Amino acid sequence: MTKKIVVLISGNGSNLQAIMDGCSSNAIAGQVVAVVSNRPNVYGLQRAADADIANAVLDHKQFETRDDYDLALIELIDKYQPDVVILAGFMRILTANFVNHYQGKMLNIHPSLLPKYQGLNTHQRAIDNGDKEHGVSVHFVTEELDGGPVVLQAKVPIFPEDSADDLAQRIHVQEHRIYPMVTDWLCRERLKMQAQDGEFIAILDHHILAKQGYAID
Ligand code: NHR
Ligand code: GAR
Repeated sequence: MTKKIVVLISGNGSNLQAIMDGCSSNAIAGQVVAVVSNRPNVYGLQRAADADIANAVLDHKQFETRDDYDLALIELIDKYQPDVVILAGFMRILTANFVNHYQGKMLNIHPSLLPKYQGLNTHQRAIDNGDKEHGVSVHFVTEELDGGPVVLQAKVPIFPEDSADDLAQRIHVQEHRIYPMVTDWLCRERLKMQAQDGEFIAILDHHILAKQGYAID
């Protein structure tokens, strides 16, 4: 029952690496069958090649419209018949058509404690606002940018001298712990997304998750 996973990246791919490692050690009940980047020559593609995993570039600059790009991306991804699609530092906003095609199968990791700081530049925005804590959220991808139901968050402190880079590094450690774990929940069908009263909710082991995702009380 091991699931097929396609990972979308735009850069370094350290989260991709954590997920490939999780699959190799059977911590994740799945296998990464392909990696796709919208940017050429990024290190994440090398990581996939080093692990003998199919990898491809689909450069958004070669397409006139977002719809054209996303249609080509669907065609490429569906060659691998994935059960699960993982956004791991993927930096392109996806159309409703794309998102609906993979509804309930697609996760993103976003470097903030959602619903705070949707969009880009999250570390600097948290520092500029004088926040004392920051964090990272794994959520289902829906049409609403960074707005799908949260599955799991991890928090980190912000210290007075921190730069955005310091924070990004602290966050990365947490990302590499929580993203493989949530990916496994989805692969094992312990995790589901459902529509309820006109909004999407996340369900883990038949329990509805709170707005901040899974929490141990
Ligand atoms: N698409 C949908 N429909 N819903 C989400 O929740 C998505 C998504 C696509 C990507 C990741 C997200 C993040 O975690 C993500 C979630 C890129 C941008 C962005 O503004 C915003 C959020 C995210 C990813 N991208 C610019 C664009 O015009 C390009 C920026 C660049 O290339 O550097 O697409 O933060
Ligand atoms: C991660 O920190 C992820 O949360 C963030 O990009 C980094 C990718 O690192 N994602 C976004 O900002 C999405 N807009 P990685 O390439 O080493 O996995």
